[in-house]
Amino acid sequence: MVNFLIFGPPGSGKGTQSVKLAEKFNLVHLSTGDMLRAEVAAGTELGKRMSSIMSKGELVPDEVVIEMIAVRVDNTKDSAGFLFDGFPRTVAQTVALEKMLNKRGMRIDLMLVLDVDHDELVSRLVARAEQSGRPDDKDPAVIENRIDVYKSKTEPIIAYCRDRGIYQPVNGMGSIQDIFNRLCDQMKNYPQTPLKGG
Ligand code: B4P
Repeated sequence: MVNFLIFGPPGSGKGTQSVKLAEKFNLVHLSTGDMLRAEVAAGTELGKRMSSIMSKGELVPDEVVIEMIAVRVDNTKDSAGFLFDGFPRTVAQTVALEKMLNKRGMRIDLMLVLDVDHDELVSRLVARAEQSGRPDDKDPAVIENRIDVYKSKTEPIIAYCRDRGIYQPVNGMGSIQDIFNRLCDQMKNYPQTPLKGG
């Protein structure tokens, strides 16, 4: 069992890369953004409450995402490993994740941090808005707010993980394939990383 975090600002490519990495390394991909958008799309009570927070580019409350992740981890605990995408996003979520994993005899093995220039983040999200229709990509002020929220609330996790010796920065500029290759180079250093089919 090996557990990775994929980390970085909005638009850094976490979701894009996670789909490819989970397939290659046979990991369960858990994206809190996807889970929350599914709640909104299904019109659940939770989705209705979270939708206005997300459309402003703010973070939903810690306890909401911690509970969502705990349920998924318990439902798939016989898997070869997890790839956490967009979670944790606060130090409190990180502490909760560590506790949740430790209780089940697991830990966070590596935090992969995608480094991407500010202008590139904005241009990727503006481009995505045209196809995705995501309300949080449509308004440039909301994009800037998401980047500010990342800096103030999410980035402090880097120092926390660096102290634990699990922080690994990765250049997130360039083609999707080049970035994927850089991430794979880091992940395959883990002897217990399961490769699909063997
Ligand atoms: P997320 O769904 O996590 O989304 P994100 O940060 O916007 O995007 P990501 O980095 O995954 O970008 P992607 O690969 O898609 O969060 C959305 C919202 O949900 C948050 O703002 C928050 O409100 C809420 N939320 C989620 N998790 C939470 C938590 N734990 N706690 C509290 N709130 C939470 O890439 C973006 C675009 O760039 C795509 O169009 C892609 O095609 C393109 N792209 C990717 N790589 C590229 C490359 N190398 N070159 C060119 N384009 C590229």
